[in-house]
Amino acid sequence: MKIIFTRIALTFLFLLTVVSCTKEKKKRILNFPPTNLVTENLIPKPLKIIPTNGGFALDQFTAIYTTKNAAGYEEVAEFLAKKIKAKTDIDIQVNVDEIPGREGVIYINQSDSLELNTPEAYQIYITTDSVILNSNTAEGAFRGIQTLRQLIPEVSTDTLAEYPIWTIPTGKIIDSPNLGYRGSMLDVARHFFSVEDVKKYIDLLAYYKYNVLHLHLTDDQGWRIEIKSWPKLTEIGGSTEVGGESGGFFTQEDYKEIVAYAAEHFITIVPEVDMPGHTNAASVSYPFLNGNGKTPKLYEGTHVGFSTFDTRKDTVYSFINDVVREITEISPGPYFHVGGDESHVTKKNDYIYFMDKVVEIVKQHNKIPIGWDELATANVDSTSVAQYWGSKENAELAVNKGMKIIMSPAKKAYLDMEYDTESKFGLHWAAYIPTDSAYIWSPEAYDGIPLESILGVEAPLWSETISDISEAEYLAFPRAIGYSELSWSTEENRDWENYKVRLANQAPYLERMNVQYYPSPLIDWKKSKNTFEEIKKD
Ligand code: TNX
Repeated sequence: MKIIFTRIALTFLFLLTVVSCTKEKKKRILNFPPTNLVTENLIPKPLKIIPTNGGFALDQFTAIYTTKNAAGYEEVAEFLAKKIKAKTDIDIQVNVDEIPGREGVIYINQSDSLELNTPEAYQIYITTDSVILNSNTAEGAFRGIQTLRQLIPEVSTDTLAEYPIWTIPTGKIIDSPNLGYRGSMLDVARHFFSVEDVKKYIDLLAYYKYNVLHLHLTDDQGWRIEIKSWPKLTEIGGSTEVGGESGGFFTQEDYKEIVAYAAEHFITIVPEVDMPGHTNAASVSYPFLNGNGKTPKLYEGTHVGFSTFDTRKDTVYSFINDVVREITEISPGPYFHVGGDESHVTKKNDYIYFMDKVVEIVKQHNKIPIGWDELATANVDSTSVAQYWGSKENAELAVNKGMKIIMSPAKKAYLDMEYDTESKFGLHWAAYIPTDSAYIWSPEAYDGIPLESILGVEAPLWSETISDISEAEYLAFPRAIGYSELSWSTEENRDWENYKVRLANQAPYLERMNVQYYPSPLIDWKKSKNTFEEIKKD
C-alpha cells in the first residue's frame, strides 16, 4: 500500500514538473480534433483501453527518460527513439540532462506494481503532457513501446504549429498477453534465407509482439547450420535446395548474429534439427547416418517421408549429441526442437526408441525438448512440449501425458497454405486459408485441447514454394498479423469485423517496411500509395 502511495505521489510530482514547463505547448495543441484511443488501429488489441480524448504532441522537443539503473530500459528507449526517427525523421533524445524549453516527455518506468503480473505486462498513461509506460521488466517495456509505435500517426498532424507534430491520443492502456508463447517458424531448409531476410522477418514479428522465432534448420533438401565437428553437413548437405537453386547455410557466427538480433527484439530463437525423418541432407553428407537401406543422393524435390536415420547405431547418437551440443551452446533460449514428424520409413519401435534417446540428449544439454505432435507417441512426459500440426489423436496423447502444446493446426495456422485457388505461392494439402479463416478460430478451444495444456500459438512458414523474402512476405502477411492477435489478445477482444478495419490500416506500415503482402480482397486496404502493383514497380 505504502509503495502504491509513494508511486502515485512520485508520478504526480513528475507530471507537475512536466506540466509547468509545457504551458506554451498546451495552448498550441488545442488545435487537435478530439481523439479516441479505443478506435486506434492497434494489433494485437490490448486488454483494456480507456480513452480521454485529448492529444499528446510528439515533436522535435520530445525526450525519452527511463528509470535509472533498470536493466535493459535504456536500450528499449533507444530502440523506440530509432523507430520514431524512421517514421517521423525527428531525433528524440534519451536520458539527456534537462534542456530549457523541453516539452512533452515519454517516461519508461520500471514499476513493482502487482497489477503488472507477468513479465510482458505493461500499462501506458497518455496525457496531453506526458506518456508514462510502466512495466516490471524491460521485456514488458519493449512490448509496450510497440503499442506506442502503432499510436504514432504515419503522417504528421495538421495543426497551426510552425513545426510538425504527431498527435498520440490520450488515455490509458492496460495490457498483458493471453498466451505466453507467440511464434512463427521459418523453414530455411527447403529454401535458404539470408541473415538479412531473417532480420527483416524479426522486425515485423516484433512490431506485432511475437516472442518466438522457430528456425527449421535441417531437412531432406538442405542442412543450414554449421556444425564444426561435422563440417560436411554444410559443405555437402548445405549445397542444395528445392528446385536446384544454390542452397546456403548459416555459419555459427551468422546464427549468433540472428540470436543477438532476436534478443534485442525480445524474441527467442527455437532451433530445430528435424529427425529421424527429413534427414536426407545429413545422410548424404555422412552416409553412416542413413537408415533407409538406399544410397543417399542430394535431393531437390518436395516429397516427404522417405528418409530416416539409422536408429540402432551408437555412432548416430554421438553425432546427434555433437549437433545438439554445438547448437545449444549458441542458443540461449530454453527450447530445442527435435522435429520427429513424418518419419514414414522408420519402424514404430525404432521411432520410439530414437525419440526417447534424443529427448534425453536435449535434456542433458539443459533444454526443453519440443517435437511435432508425433513426439507424443514416444515415452515422453510433461517435461517435453508437443507442437500440434495435424493429428488430434497425438494431441490427446500429449494432453494425457501432461505435455504442453503449441498450437499450429495446419488447417488454420500454416502460413504456407494458399489463400485461395488464385494464390501465387503455397500448397493446399491441409486447406485454403483466406485471411478471415486464418483469424476466425480459437486456439484456446480447438479440437478439444484444454486451455491448461496450451503454451501458445505458432504459425509455420514452410518454404517449398517460396524462394525469396518477398515471396515469404506474400504468404506470411497479412495472416501472421492475425496470429499475433489470436495469441496476445483475449477471446472477448477478438472480432473479425473490428479486426479487419485495424488490419486495413496496417497498409502504410507494411508499405514503409517494403513488405510485399498479399492484398487480400477481403480487406479495404488503407494504402498510402496508389496500388500494391505500383509499389512493386517502383
Ligand atoms: C508438413 S508439418 C510438414 C513439412 C512440410 C509441410 C508443408 C510438418 C511437421 N511437416 O515437412 O513442409 O507439411 O505444408
